Amino acid sequence: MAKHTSNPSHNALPQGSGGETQQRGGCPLTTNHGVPISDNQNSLKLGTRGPTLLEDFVLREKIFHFDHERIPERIVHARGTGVHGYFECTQPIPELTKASLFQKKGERIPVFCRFSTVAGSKGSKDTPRDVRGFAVKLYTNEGNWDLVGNNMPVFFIQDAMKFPDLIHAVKPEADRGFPQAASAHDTFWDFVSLMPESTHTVMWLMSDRALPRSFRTMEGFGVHTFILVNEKDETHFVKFHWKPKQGLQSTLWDEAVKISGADPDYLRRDMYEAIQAGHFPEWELGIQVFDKEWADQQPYDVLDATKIIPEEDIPVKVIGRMVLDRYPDNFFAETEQVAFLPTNVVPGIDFSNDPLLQGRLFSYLDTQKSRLGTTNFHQIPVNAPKCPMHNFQRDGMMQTHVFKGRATYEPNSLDEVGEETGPRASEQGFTTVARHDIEPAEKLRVRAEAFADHFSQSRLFYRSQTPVEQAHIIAGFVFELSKVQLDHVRLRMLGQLLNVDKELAQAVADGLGLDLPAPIPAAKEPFDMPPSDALSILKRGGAVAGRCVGILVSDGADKKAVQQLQQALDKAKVMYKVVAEKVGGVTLNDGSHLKADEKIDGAPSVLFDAVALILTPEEAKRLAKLKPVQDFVSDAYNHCKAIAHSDGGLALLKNQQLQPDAFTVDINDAQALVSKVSERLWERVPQS
Ligand code: HDD
Repeated sequence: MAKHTSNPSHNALPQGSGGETQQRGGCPLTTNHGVPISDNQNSLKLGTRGPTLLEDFVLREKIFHFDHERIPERIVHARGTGVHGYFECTQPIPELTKASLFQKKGERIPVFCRFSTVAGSKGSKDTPRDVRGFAVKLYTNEGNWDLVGNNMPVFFIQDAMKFPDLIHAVKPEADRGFPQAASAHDTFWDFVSLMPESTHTVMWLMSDRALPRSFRTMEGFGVHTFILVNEKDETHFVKFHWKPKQGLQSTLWDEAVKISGADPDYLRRDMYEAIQAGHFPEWELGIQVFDKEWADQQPYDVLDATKIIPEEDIPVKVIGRMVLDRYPDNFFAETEQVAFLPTNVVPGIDFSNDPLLQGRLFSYLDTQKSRLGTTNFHQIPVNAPKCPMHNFQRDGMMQTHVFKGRATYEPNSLDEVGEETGPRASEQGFTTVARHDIEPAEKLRVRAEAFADHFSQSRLFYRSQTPVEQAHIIAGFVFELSKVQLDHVRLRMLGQLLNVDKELAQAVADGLGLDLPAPIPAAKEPFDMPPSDALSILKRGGAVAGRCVGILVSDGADKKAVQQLQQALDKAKVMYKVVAEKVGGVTLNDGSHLKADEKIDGAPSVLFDAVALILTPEEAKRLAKLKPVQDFVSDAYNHCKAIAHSDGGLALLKNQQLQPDAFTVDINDAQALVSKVSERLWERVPQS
C-alpha cells in the first residue's frame, strides 16, 4: 500500500490561483484548481506494483501542463536576455515632440529591455558572429513605446519584401539543418552577394561590432528614420541612438569561439552578474534631428535603412538616459513572453515612409499571435501598459479581464438609464500627423532611384576603422568565405568587395588564395565620404568600471598581493573571480584559506578582460605543465590583455615563451592593471 500522508490544513489555502504567484514556503501544494495535494512523489496505482489509474487527476494535470510548457520560439531573435530598468528625461524637447516622456527633466518611467542574437535558436550560444537585437519597451503614461532596434545602425535589406528571403538564407540550411547560429555558409553568402544593398550591413557584420564583449558595451540604434511631432503638429525627422556609458568593447574572433565552448551563456551571465553586483549598465538616449530640406540635399535617402547619417553631419543630441537595474524574476513570464511591436508609438512619435519600417509594422503584431497564441498577449504583465487602458475589445483566448456592464460598443446611450457607457476617443489621443511632402502618386511596385548607391557608405565604414579593426574585417571575410563551398559565390562576393575598397578585396582574395575577379558593375558609382570616427570602436574605447578580472592563484600565493589587488579592483568597481587548480581554493602564504570561484579549466582567460597571476615560483613550475594553465596564460597574452604577475606568474609567462611588455605589470602595481582593464595591447600580435 502507498504510504498516506495527512492533508495540510484547508485554512492555509491561498486565495484562488489567478493572481497567486508568490510560492510561499510551507503553503499547501494544490492542483491548478486549488485542490490540496497530499503526495507529490507517487502516482495512483492499483496495488503497490500495479498499473497507474486513469483517474489520477493529480498526475495527469501535472504531466499535461508540463507537456505544453514550451511555446514557439521567435522566428528571429530567439535567443535573448531581458532586464528591467528606467528611462529618465535629462533634456526635455517639447519644441520637437509632445511625447510625454520627453517633457519634464528628471521624470522617470519604467522600461524593459531585451538583448538578443538574430539567427540562432533559443538554445544556441551567445557569442556567434551576428547582429544583436536591442529592443526597449518604454512604459510611458500615454502607452507603451517600443523602440525595436539593433546594435548596428543599418540593415541588410531596403524593403520588407526581402525579409523572409534574408532570414531563410541565414538560418540553418533547409535540407541539412545546419549550421546553427552562423552566417558562415553557402546560402547566406549566396543571398548577400546577389543583393548589393546588403554590402554595408555585411561590412558591419564582419567587423568587431558583431562580436560584442558584453551587451553592456554595445550601442543601440533605432535604425529607421522616425518622425517627431510637437503640439503644433510640426514635424522633424529623427534617428534614435543608445550610447553606452560603459563605452564600446568587442572580443576577438578567437576569443568568441573559445567563449562559446567555455560559457555559451556568456553574455546573459555577464548581464546577470553585473546587475547582481550593482554595476547597473547605463545608456544615453540621443537623437539626430533633421528636416526635409536637409534630407533632400543628401546623396542618400534618409528612408533607406541601409544608410547612416554620419554623426559628423548631424551630431547626436543627448536627451535622456536608461539604467537597467533589475533582472527579471521569471525568465519565461517576462523575457520569453515580452512582445515588442514597432507599431507601439505614442502621441508625438510617428512613422516615416521607410519601406522596411512599413513592413515591420505588420509583421510584429502578426507574429505575437502565433508565438503567444492569443490576441490578448497585451494582458501578459510584461506587455501590459502601466497607464490606464480601456476599449471595447472583448473576449478572445486567455481573456483575463472580467469586464463589467454591457457597454461593448460605441456609440451607446446607456448612460441615460444610469449604466456605464465606457471610454470615448479624445482629441488628445494619437493622431497620425498630416504629411504634406507626399505627392499624389501612382501605385508602383518599385525601388526608389535614391536607394541605388550601395557602396559609398560601405567604403565609409571600412575607411573609418583603425588598421587593427580593418584587419579584423578582412579576417572575418576570409573566415566566412572559407566556409562557403560554392566557388562562384566566393568570387561574386569578391566582385562586390571591389566596389567597396580595392585593398580590402585584394586582402580577402589573398586570404582565400584566390585571384580577384572582375568587379561587379555597381548600380550607382560609389563616391568617397569623409571618414567618421564614430564608426570605430577603438577610436572611442571603453570604461573600466563593470569589467571582470580573473585572478589565478596557487598555494603559497602572497596574501598581501591578493588583498591589494582585490581592494584596487573594488575601488575601481571592477569585478573579479578567483581561479585555482581546484575549486576548494588555496592556502595563502600566511596559512589562511582563499576559496576559489572557479576551477581553472572552467574559467579560461577568455572569460575575463584582464588577468592576474599570483603564484609561487615552485607552484608555477608545477602548474605550467597543466594545459588549462598554459591556455589561461597564452590566450590572455595573445588576446592582447593586461596581465599582472607575481614572480611565479612571470615564470609562467616565460615558460610559454611570452615576452614581458607594457601590458605585463608587476602584481604590486595593482593600479597599472586597473588602468589597462578595458584596453588591449594590439602590437602584441600581428593583426593580419
Ligand atoms: Fe525584426 C524580432 C529588430 C527588421 C520581423 N526584430 C525582432 C527583435 C529585434 C528586431 C530587436 C527582437 C525583439 C525581442 O527581443 O523580442 N528587425 C529589427 C530591426 C530591423 C528588423 C532593427 C530592421 C531595421 N524584423 C525586420 C523586418 C521584419 C521583422 C523587415 C519583417 C518584415 N522581427 C520580426 C519578427 C520578430 C522580430 C518576425 C520575431 C519575434 C518578434 O518579432 O517579436 O516579427
